[in-house]
Amino acid sequence: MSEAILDIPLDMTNPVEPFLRMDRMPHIWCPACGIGTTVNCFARALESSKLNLNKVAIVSGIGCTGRVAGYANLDSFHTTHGRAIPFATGLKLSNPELQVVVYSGDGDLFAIGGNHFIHAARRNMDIKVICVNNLTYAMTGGQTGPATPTEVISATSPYGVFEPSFNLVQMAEAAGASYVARWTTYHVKQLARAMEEVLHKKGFCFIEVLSPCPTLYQRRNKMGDGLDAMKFYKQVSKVRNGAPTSECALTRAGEIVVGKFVDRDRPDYLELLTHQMHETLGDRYATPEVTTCSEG
Ligand SMILES: Cc1ncc(C[n+]2csc(CCOP(=O)(O)OP(=O)(O)O)c2C)c(N)n1
Ligand code: SF4
Ligand SMILES: [Mg+2]
Repeated sequence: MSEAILDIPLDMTNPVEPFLRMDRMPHIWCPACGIGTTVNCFARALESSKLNLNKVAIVSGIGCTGRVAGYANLDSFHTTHGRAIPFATGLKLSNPELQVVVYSGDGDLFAIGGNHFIHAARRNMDIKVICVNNLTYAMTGGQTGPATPTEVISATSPYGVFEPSFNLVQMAEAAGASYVARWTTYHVKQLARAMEEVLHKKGFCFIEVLSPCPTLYQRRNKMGDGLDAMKFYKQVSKVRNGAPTSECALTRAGEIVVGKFVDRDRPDYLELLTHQMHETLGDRYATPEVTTCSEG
């Protein structure tokens, strides 16, 4: 053993620990699941953002990814299936000072929650949506979901998916999102940077993170383990910042276009609402009272 290793102090803690509820460990995720990697990136983004963490809230829906809110050392809300975005919308409107992050899975956000997603993007609601896309409904057994590519074998498509899937980044752009990016759990630096960027960006922001589910997706599709997933991402990903989102559809084994695709500014919902109310009611309009979270 080298002396350098022996020099590491025994009481050294992992730098992401302050961002996690360590009393809730061990977490429920399987070995080599990608969700933990995204959480690590998020913790690093929170740290580098220098935001007051008493003013950051995280909202999840249901699913393996939905567990993230429970582990984050923030004001956390684990809401019902598909309802993270409307919950986050209410939170933001009642306390505009909060930075509200929605952290959920592809099934939660785009099947039962799909309607909420497109309307929050249309309104340019000032919330940040991070979607961990493992291309399946993992928690319930690996069924076909709206983001599962054709030809994939799933619990409900034993002969291969034949229905077309959503291109999530294209949908986000078309619905009006201010910021749209896609990375994989192989691109940890870019992902942490994108997360930090959206924490400082106004409007509806969307980050899709392709993340392996070795237990239910990889295994059924003979795609190996977590390490094989990283090799696959490395091999097939192509960074194309600014690429038209219409060219970013995913297939079972084809190219994965990653990068920042959209970064634009337009008034958000609260700005438009406040403007109209001031125009119409003048001094009679009382802006929402800001409730400050207690310290600690
Ligand atoms: C109203 C309702 N319908 C269905 C379910 C069952 N359910 C729980 S998690 C889940 C799938 C979640 O998939 P995804 O959002 O992709 O998360 P993952 O587990 O893949 O991270 C489903 C269908 C539920 N809890 N509530
Ligand atoms: S079932 Fe899949 S997504 Fe869920 S914790 Fe296990 S590996 Fe992760
Ligand atoms: Mg999923």
